[in-house]
Amino acid sequence: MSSQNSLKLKGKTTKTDLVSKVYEKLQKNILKFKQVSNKPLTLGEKILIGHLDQSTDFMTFNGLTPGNGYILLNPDRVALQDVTGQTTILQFMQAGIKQVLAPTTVHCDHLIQARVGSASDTKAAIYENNEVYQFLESASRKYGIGFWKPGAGIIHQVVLENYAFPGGLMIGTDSHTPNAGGLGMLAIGVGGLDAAEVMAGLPWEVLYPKRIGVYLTGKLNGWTSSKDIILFVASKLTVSGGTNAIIEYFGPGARNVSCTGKATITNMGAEIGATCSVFSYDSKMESYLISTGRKDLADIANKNKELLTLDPIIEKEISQNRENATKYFDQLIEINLDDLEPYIVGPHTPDLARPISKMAEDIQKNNYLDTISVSLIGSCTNSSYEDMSRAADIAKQAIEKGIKTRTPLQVTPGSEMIRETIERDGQIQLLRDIGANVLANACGPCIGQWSRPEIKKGEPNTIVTSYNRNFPGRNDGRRETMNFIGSPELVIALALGGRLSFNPLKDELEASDGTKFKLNPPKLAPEVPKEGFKDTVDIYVPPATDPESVAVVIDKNSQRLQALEPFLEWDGNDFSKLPVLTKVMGKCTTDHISPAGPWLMYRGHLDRLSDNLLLGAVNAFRDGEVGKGLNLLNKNIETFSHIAREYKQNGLKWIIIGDNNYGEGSSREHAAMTPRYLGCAAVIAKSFARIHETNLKKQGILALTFVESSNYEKIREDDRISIINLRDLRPKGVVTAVLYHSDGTVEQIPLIHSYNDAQLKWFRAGSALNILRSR
Ligand code: MIC
Ligand code: SF4
Repeated sequence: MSSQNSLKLKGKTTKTDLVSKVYEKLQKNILKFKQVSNKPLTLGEKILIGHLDQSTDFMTFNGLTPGNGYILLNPDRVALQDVTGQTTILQFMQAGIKQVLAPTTVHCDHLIQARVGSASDTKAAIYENNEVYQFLESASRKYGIGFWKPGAGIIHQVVLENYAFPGGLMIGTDSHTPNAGGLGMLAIGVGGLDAAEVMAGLPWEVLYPKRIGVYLTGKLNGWTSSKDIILFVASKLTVSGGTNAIIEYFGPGARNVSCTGKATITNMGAEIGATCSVFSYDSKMESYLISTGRKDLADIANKNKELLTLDPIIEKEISQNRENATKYFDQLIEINLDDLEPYIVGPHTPDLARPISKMAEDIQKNNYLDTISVSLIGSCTNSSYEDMSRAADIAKQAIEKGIKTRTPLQVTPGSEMIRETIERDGQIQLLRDIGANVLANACGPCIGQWSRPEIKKGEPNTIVTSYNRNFPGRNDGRRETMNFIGSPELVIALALGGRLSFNPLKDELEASDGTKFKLNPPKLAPEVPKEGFKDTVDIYVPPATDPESVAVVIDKNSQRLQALEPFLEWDGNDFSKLPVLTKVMGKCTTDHISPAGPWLMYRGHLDRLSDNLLLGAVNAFRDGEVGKGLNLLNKNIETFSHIAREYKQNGLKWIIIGDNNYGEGSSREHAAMTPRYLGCAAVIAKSFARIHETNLKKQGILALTFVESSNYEKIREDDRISIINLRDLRPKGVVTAVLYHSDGTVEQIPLIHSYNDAQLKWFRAGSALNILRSR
């Protein structure tokens, strides 16, 4: 049986009739919209308009300005992974609904720890996380959710291979959900409760996004790859530059990038805070659909091309005159791929970029450690057939010269399908021959699930990866590890050179016979395998045919899972003289607020997980001390979770003060749930990352922003803060905070918020879940 047929037979894919229906609605809505406003549309606009909830009035929609006003949408799919999925399902269960009302899948990828290698690590994970996997599997079978077992692959890769389709709208409880934008889908990362609501049949709400256009001309060549496009864009937009925007890639250059290369780019839109990123449907997507066994979807996409691409007039006008971009986009970036250099970003933030030619200089200037301790390729971002083939091409050159890597090399395939295929076609063997170790098809070292006993505590070291994120502590839980990111082929070259300053474009390596040689740029690689992808077995469990008989069990004494207790509703009073738990200084990602790694174990157990509260946060009051602050009750310096628990026991609510882009990075709603659970009343920040701001609102924490960023400076460690006139909270209103300083002086500062009417109800009810429960 050809792999294409057998994939289809198993039914683990998006059904053709679902896709046809989506296209009908797109067609209908776009027509309606064009009757109101006959302007050309970007693809992002088309997909949004095509998924508007029926309650939408098209006249008012036309009046919306990007970045201002909320819209309600009906997503076609929901994707969950095993750590955010736990609370999502626990919350969904509170809605009292028998079966999910939107197609949903769960993917077991985050809980597998990288220790030795694929087989034994997956086996150990199944043993150690048995209780959680059983919970997810039984709940999936009961509620009509497709369950992908541990070892099947990483959520975004599996979704791309099986479920994503051009023109669709998907939400996923993971910030890299936009990976599916590589296949022309609007795919957006959300918190678990957003997902639970859609699974329960409610529409999904989002701030009508701004539009950033990236106009691509030319063709990738030599060492440059799709990774370098996004690293370059990240350097231009920075980690918050995409906030509340859809980034749309178009132009002749876009049509030259493979489908999986596009996915790498849209995946990493998360690193610049974008709501999502998307490419128009083209022949690269068509061939990917066909080679992953979905020719039927390619056929209907071909028939509906005008719905799945931006209106050609937009590209035409912009190609003639860049000024025309202002008619369609809030911002335009232009990249000529002919001239793009390979990039490296890092350490500690994905927007710290420089072309490879400047790396050596930067190492000197900043005293980075030049010696690389470990090199890693793969992950949800970069483990396509094309990526692995280009990486293998560099490996082959090394083998021919009789050399191996100078650093350990770890490979994480994105899915079992890709692993089996590159095993069959030889890429993995070439990588093994230069020294690679193959890890499980899972997140592993990308999310701190990486055991590195060889590194001493506190020992600074440099790693290079082809992953997407590099916040301090991210990969191995050690803040001293400096993580640099580049394309897989570049990481292989660096592994051969052993030094971060090695520039394969000009530096030489030494062959086993002592002669010097330069690596050739990787050969153009096939985007999909000639023989099709290998079929996989025994990695998927369909929903039960007799769901009533399936029981979902949570052991009362479990250390891993805990049923959720409702948060108390707002008592109607102002927040009066609350202590400040901490004022965070600088970057504070969700990895700082609720770290992953060893803590992933407790994602289903709110009480235990809360012990990690703000463990990575830098305390502005204490000379940058990390994870600790002053307990105002006993004047001791203690961990934030300890202090928060004590305040809670004493009936005291408290406040967090945040810096810029507070809560950037992941979608984990735990970064809002743990503070809420321990008594946080409000977070006041200079600005927020989109998903985290929504998560705070949903969990009933007041998310407020300084009108004047400089007022951040006014907050002192032993202040008590009141937030007043809460009964008068209105959409777009101003809120006043009163600062009571310990020297007896009092100051008032204005704050703003972005709540709409429905969101204010979440605050008053104590959480959005309380509203879902009462429906
Ligand atoms: C990540 O890449 O940070 C994660 C782990 O995939 C998170 C989700 C999580 O915290 O569970 C994400 O990106 O949303
Ligand atoms: Fe997993 Fe890393 Fe991808 Fe997140 S970014 S889904 S942790 S591989």
